Amino acid sequence: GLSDQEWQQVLSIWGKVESDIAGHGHAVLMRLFQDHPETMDRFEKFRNLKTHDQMKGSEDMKKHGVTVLTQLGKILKHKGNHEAELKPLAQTHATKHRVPVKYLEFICEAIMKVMAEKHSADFGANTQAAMKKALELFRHDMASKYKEFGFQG
Ligand code: HNN
Repeated sequence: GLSDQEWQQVLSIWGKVESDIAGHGHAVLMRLFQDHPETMDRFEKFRNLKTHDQMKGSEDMKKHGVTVLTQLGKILKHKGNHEAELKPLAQTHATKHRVPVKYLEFICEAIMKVMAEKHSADFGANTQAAMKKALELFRHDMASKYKEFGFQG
């Protein structure tokens, strides 16, 4: 788990993400789809987006970015006691969307990259390490919930 201080670092930098959650969410999804185009196949509504400019102009993508980061923020604020938040999310992502654990890893990488780009001054080595731990905990607990739902991920 993370120490109190690590959670403090995570939630403090997350406050900066929340100051423009739509901008961050859109950037994270752009990054994810550019680095790992196969992840787009999970979304009926994004399959028509082919070019960088189309993605950049997509209100749908912006909206979904808000959904993803808002959900992740709720989870982080539970500081690891996130069972109740995680369970329904793991259920839909395992049984309905069938999002492999690998894709969770990809989006966590994209989140780290976007935060480093947008907040280089406030995202020093310690904060980065704390954020990485928090995202690893999220992924780890998602993966074990996946197994409970019979999805090997
Ligand atoms: O659970 C749900 O189905 C509600 C919609 C939702 C939420 C709250 C989705 C979602 C959908 C349904 C979109 C719709 O109906 O508008 C789909 C197709 N996700 C996907 C697919 C892939 C995907 Mn995710 N999500 N999500 C959330 C919330 C949070 C959330 N999703 C995630 C990843 C990595 C992928 C694969 C590319 C993802 C993450 C990491 C998070 C944040 C906890």
